[in-house]
Order: sequence, then structure tokens, then C-alpha cells
Amino acid sequence: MKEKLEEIRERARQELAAAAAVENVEALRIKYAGKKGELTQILKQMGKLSPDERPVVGQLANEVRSFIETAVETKKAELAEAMLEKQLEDEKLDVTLPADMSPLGHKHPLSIVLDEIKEIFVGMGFEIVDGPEVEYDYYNFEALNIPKDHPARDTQDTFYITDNILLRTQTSPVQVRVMEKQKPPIRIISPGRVFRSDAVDATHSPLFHQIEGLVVDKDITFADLKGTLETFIKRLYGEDSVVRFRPHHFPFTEPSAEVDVQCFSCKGKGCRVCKNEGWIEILGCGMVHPKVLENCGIDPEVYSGFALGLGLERVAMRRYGVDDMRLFYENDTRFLSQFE
Ligand code: 2NL
Repeated sequence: MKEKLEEIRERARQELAAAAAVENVEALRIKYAGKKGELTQILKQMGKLSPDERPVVGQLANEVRSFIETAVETKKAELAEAMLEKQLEDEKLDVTLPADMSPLGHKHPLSIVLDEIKEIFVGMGFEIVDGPEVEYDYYNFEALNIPKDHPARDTQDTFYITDNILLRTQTSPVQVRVMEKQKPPIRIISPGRVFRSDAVDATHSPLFHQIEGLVVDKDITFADLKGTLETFIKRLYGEDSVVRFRPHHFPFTEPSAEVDVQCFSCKGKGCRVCKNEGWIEILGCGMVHPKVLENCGIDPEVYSGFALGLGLERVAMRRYGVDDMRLFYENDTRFLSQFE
């Protein structure tokens, strides 16, 4: 029996040494030192021993049991330690490595110029308004004194959705809606997307951006229009800009004018930038037509106003020397990253 116990101790020692997981160690504990384990089986046969052999074998059996129990605990602790080590190794993180920076976005050139224009008008007391891009024919044309047979209404230029619903071709309908609802004084700009059924080329796009401005109050004169626009243009193009008003015609203003700024490249002598004109056209404007005021429920005998409109893309193209409008819409990062 002694040999048998020694043999169990040796076998348990080897098997425990070879165990690779906590579950295996536990299985070995049960196999050797469990209630129905090998040691118990041996001890059941103690009765067959002589009285003087019994304490010797009993002591050895206890030694073997405590050896196995200690070895099991040691092995379990070893395996737990190894598992923790492995986990720490697997999850190791070098916090000193340089960060993988995701690129930060920046404003689109059209937004840069738009924000600047808004800032100038807000500084002069204007409010920014917006409205629907899908409009009624009435707000886009009729209210603005553009009659049914006017060339601006040509289906070639306007995207019609139904007979009387269309994509707005200008942002004036936004201002018509404000005039309908709000009594003067009115001082607003309406920036936004507008749509014309144009073929795409370097200077045309079926979707572009317009900024319109409107002032309505008692005693508003052409002098107010000139002063406001001169201030605007000098803030946008520099205090030394030279501005010129040229007579023009729009159905919604009377009188109407186009405003030019003297070419900043050649100072009016004529060059490539201004196509030898010496002047660069900036915007259209005029005194709001009395019929338009009337259409919006404002008495033209009491109130007068001025309005203006300009294209955002054209301003941005001049500002940045961009010769093809399509670059603004293609989102080619080689182009856009130049505006960071
Ligand atoms: C251009 C320049 C312009 C207006 C827009 C306007 C708006 C209302 C009443 C009267 Cl609600 N006028 N807008 C006025 C003059 C010029 O835009 O070149 N447009 C074709």
C-alpha cells in the first residue's frame, strides 16, 4: 500500500506539472483527492492492514493528500498568474505612439465668401432669412411683376414641377413672403440655392447660389441704395474700391441699375481679368417697383424700398481666381484643400 501511495503521489505530481488549464487541474484534484478519488479508494482498504502498519500508512496517506492539495492550489495560482500575464501582454497599449490624426474639415470656399457677405450685411442691421426652394409661380414670378409672357419665365430656363409649382430661379420669393407678413421697416438678406435649366459649362450651372437684399421703409431713396451698396462693396473688395452704377432694367425694380467695381488688377486700364473693360460687374439692384410693394400689401404711397441681387459663385471665382465654376461642386479635395 505504501508503494501504491508513493506511485499515486508521483503520478499526480507529473500530471499536475503537465496540466495546461485550470479545468484540467481541478479534474486532477477530483481524480486523486476527491470523495471518490484514488486516495479514498486506497484508504478504504486500510482495514486489511495490521494495527502497527495502519498509523504509518495513514500518515503517509495524509501526507500524499496534503501534497496533492498543495500542488493543486499552487498549480491553479500559477495558471491564473500566467493567464493574467497573457491578457496584459495581449492588451498592451503604447500610449506614447503618435496619434493617427483624422483629417479635420474646413469651410467650403463658397461658405467662406457667403459668411463674409452675411457678416457685412448683419453689421449694417440686416437680418438673414430663408424660405422654400420649391415655390409657387406666384411668389417666384407673378408677385415680382414678371408677367406670363416674360422671357425669364421661359420653360427653357425654369424647372417647372407643375403648371404653378417650380424650383425658385431667384431668392426674391423669400422676400415677397416676408413683405406679405411683416410691415416695414424691413431690412433683410436672403441667401440660398437657386435653379435654372442651364447647360453646365465653366460659368453656368443648373444649381447656383444667390444673395438678395431688401430694404423697405418710409423715405427710402436711391441715395440709400447707393450708400448701402458702396459700403458693402468697399467692405468686400477693399476701402479703395471704385464703384459705378449703370442704368439697367429689371421688371421688379424701377429705376434699376447694375453695379460695377473698377478692375482691381489694372485700375480701369483694361486687362485679362476684366476682359479689357476696366470694370467688373458685381450686382443688380434698383428701387422696388410700386406694383411689387402693392402685390405684397405694402402701400407704395407710404413706403419705398430698394433691392439687390448677386451671384455667390461669381464673387468666389473672382476672389480666388477660379476660372471654372464646376470646381465648386465636384468636391475634389485637391481643389478644396487649398482653402484650409
Ligand atoms: C439680378 C440682380 C436683383 C432684385 C434682384 C428684388 C426682390 C424683390 C423686389 C424687388 Cl422682393 N427686387 N430683387 C432686384 C434687383 C436685382 O438681382 O441680376 N437679377 C436678375
